[in-house]
Amino acid sequence: MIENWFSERYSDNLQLSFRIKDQLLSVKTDFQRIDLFETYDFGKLLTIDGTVQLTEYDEYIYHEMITMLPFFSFRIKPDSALVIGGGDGGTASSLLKLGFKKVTNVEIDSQVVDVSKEYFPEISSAFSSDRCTLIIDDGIEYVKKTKEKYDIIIVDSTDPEGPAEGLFSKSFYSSIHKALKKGGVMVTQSGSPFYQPKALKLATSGIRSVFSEVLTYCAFIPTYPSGFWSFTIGSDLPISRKEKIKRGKYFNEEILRGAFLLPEFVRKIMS
Ligand code: AG3
Repeated sequence: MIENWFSERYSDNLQLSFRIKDQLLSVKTDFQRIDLFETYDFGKLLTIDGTVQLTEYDEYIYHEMITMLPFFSFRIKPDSALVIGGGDGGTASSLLKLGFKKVTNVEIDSQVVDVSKEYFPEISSAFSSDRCTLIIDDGIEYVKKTKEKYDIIIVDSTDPEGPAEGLFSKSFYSSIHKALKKGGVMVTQSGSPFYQPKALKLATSGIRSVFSEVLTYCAFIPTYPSGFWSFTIGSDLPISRKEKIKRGKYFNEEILRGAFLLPEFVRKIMS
């Protein structure tokens, strides 16, 4: 019997492979290549330029950790949020669940949105809410020119190669700073500390040049390189946890306290 596999290459000598039942889609857009697979163990799998973006069975970890953790770590109000990237809608949907009144999602590639709406109706549900505004535009340009001020800005990008490179730059973080309300918070995914130290370095040094508080935290995401993933927060105020916390499927009070505990090798990358 023929077996079909999708592999994400981490290096010439290492890859993670999913046995697949079927390939549902493969499109080349103006920005990137999008592929969609039906896997055996993780449900549907969405990849961009050969890198895993989300699977049905573990997406909740990433989406809870990029939204709930910063939200409950600071006293920001659930008023207005901006998501840069995140065209699958998972981040926006999670913000709506937290009660945000207004979520603006700026995604550069409309085809990521279309694919998610068709194949991940639950994850992309934000896009059919009147509390969410979807804008197809370059996120860098958008934050540069927006006159709006946000309580939280979330950068839900691909790796810092190709279209997302500019989303790890100092000038982008400084535009974000200007688009935040006083005491507002930004967060970005900052890669696998083990396999992508460059992503973490870029994020932490760039954010440090603009914000007085830079906080990296980690989560276990089985389908991303090494399974050990990082996120980095920028703010001008120190952490001040909310008293009442909601639980997710991954996120809870223990995770809120423990996620900021970093192994020594991670601290070294950041310093
Ligand atoms: N965006 C971050 C995915 C980065 C994964 N990198 C990799 N597999 N090499 C996730 C999009 C979910 N909204």
